[in-house]
Amino acid sequence: MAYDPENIFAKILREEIPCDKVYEDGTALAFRDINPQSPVHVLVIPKGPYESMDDFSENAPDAEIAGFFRAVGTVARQLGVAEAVGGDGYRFLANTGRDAHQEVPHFHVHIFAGRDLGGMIRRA
Ligand code: DGP
Repeated sequence: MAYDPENIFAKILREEIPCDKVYEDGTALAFRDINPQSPVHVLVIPKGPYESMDDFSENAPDAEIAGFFRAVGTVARQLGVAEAVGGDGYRFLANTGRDAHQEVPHFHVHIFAGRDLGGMIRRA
């Protein structure tokens, strides 16, 4: 499937629609989720056009992959949720494809924090 440049996160990257930005560097942008599932719920996206974790891990250059995952850690520390900076920890995940209910076809990592996040996965 080809990357859809009209997806909502592509529009956020082009600043066609606003976001509540928490971090930006040359590789990644992080902003608060519009429908938060925890007191802290931030999305981190690469600036490049990758539709999923699958696409990103296969096709992004190594420097972009390294830069992106460093950005995820940086965001968690900047938010104060990483234990390294005195926080209580966080969960990050990337829904990938249909069974994972990926809604937006631009690769993104969710960072959840600010409460006990419970077990790893809920039974259907
Ligand atoms: P996923 O199921 O992993 O594709 O989750 C997509 C997330 O994106 C979902 O938690 C809601 C969020 N989202 C959708 N549209 C917008 C938007 O326009 N702005 C922001 N900040 N978040 C959005």
